[in-house]
Amino acid sequence: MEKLIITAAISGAEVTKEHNPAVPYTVEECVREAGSAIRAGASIIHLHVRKDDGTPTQDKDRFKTVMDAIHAQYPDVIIQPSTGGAVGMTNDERLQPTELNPEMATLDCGTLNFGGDEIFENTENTIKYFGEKMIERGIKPELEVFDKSMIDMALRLGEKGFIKSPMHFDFVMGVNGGISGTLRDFIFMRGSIPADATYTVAGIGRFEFPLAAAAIIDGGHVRVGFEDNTMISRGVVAESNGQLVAKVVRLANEFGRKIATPAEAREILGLTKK
Ligand code: KMH
Ligand code: ZN
Repeated sequence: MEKLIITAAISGAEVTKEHNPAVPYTVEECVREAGSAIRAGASIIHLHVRKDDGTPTQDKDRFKTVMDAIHAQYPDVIIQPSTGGAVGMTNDERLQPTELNPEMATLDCGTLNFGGDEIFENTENTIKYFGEKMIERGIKPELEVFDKSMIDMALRLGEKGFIKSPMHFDFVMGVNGGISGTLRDFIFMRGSIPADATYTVAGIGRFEFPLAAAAIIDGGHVRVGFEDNTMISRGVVAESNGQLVAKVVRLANEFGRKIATPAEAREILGLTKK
C-alpha cells in the first residue's frame, strides 16, 4: 500500500487557547507546533495564521513570516495555507496566501452552516474564482469537502476546467452542519471520488482517530491537529500537535502502513517543490 501522508492542521481559525493552551498564535508558537508535528511524522502543515492576540488573519505578510520561519527549520515540509480563513472574510482577503505561490492550498467546495448563526460561504462562483487562481498560480488544491454534495460540485467544476485532475480531497467529517463522522458516511465519501483521486480525512473532535484508522486501512491519508481536535483521548487535552501525529503513526504501525516523507508525499500528490 502507498505510504501514509499525515497532514497536521496545527492552528485553525476557530479554536483558542481556552480549548487548549498550546494552540499557536505567535510566529514562535507556530514554529513550535509545526516542528512537533513534523518531527512526529507529518509531511504537510495545513496552516492558518493569527495575530499575536489570537485573531485570525489572512494577511499575506503574516503568512510569509510564519511560512519562512517554519521552512528555515524544516526546509522540506509542504506548507498548505488555508484559503478558507475564518467565517465572514471576503474572497480576496482569503486568497492572499496564494500570492506567495505555495505548492498547495485549500479550496473549499461548498457553503455550510458552521455552528450557531455562522455560515461558511462558498458559492459556485467563489469556487470557480479560487480554482482559476490556483491554476494560474500553479497551486495544487486540497479540495475541502464537508459533505457529499461538495464532491459533486468539485467534479462538475473539474469538467468545466476550474479544477485539474487528478484531484486531491480532504473529507472534513463531523462539523455541525456537514456530513457526520460515522464509518457509514466515510465509506460513502470515499466511494464517491474518481479512481485517480487521492484523499485525506479530517475527523472533527471524537471522530478524529476512528476515521484516521479507517483511512489507514483503506489506503487513504490522514489529517489531524488542533484545528480539528484538541484532545489526545477522551477528557485529556493534547500536549502538542506532535502528540496527535504520534498517535496516528502508532496506529499506522499497527496496520503496517509506512509514513511518507515530504518528498514521498510530493510524489504521491504530483507536486513539484518550488
Ligand atoms: N475556518 C473555516 C471557516 C480551510 O482551511 O480551507 C474554514 C476552514 C477551511 O478552515
Ligand atoms: Zn483550515
